[in-house]
Amino acid sequence: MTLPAPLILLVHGPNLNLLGERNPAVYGTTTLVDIEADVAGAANARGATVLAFQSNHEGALIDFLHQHRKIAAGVVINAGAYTHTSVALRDAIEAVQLPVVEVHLSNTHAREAFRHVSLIAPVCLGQVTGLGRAGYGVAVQLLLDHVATRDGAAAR
Ligand code: CA2
Repeated sequence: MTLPAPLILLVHGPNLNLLGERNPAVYGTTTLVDIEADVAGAANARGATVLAFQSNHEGALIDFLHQHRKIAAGVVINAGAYTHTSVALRDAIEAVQLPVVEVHLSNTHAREAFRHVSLIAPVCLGQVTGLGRAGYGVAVQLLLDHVATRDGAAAR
């Protein structure tokens, strides 16, 4: 029997639609299109597929997670500023019961104090911060390693 390809949700929070247009000193010149191509390439190479979504609205991000919770194997998320503020997004991540890897382009720990706290980190598998565009590839590998290990253990 052939198993379906695992689906990774790639979620981008507020203002990340502007990546590459402004603030290159902090976020580089990479665009969301570049990141989505990187993530799709890394996932496809391991037999997984990707569904990407960006929103500037907290509820839309939560709805997207809810709507895809039963068909996804895991999530890579850069929640943008909601990382530091959103109890609702934290609760949604916990509720969907999917492995989630948190990504930040910049090193949030080297920036303003309010960026040092992630409300979502305690309900995520892990956090990749400060590696720029490359961090997304790392996150995909971590997520797929986790899924393979978990599914392998469940099958034994
Ligand atoms: O470093 C990251 O990836 C962040 O998640 C980016 C968020 C910030 O609030 C987090 O603390 C760290 C902000 C994304 C804003 O993106 C922009 C893109 C272009 C121009 C201005 C902002």
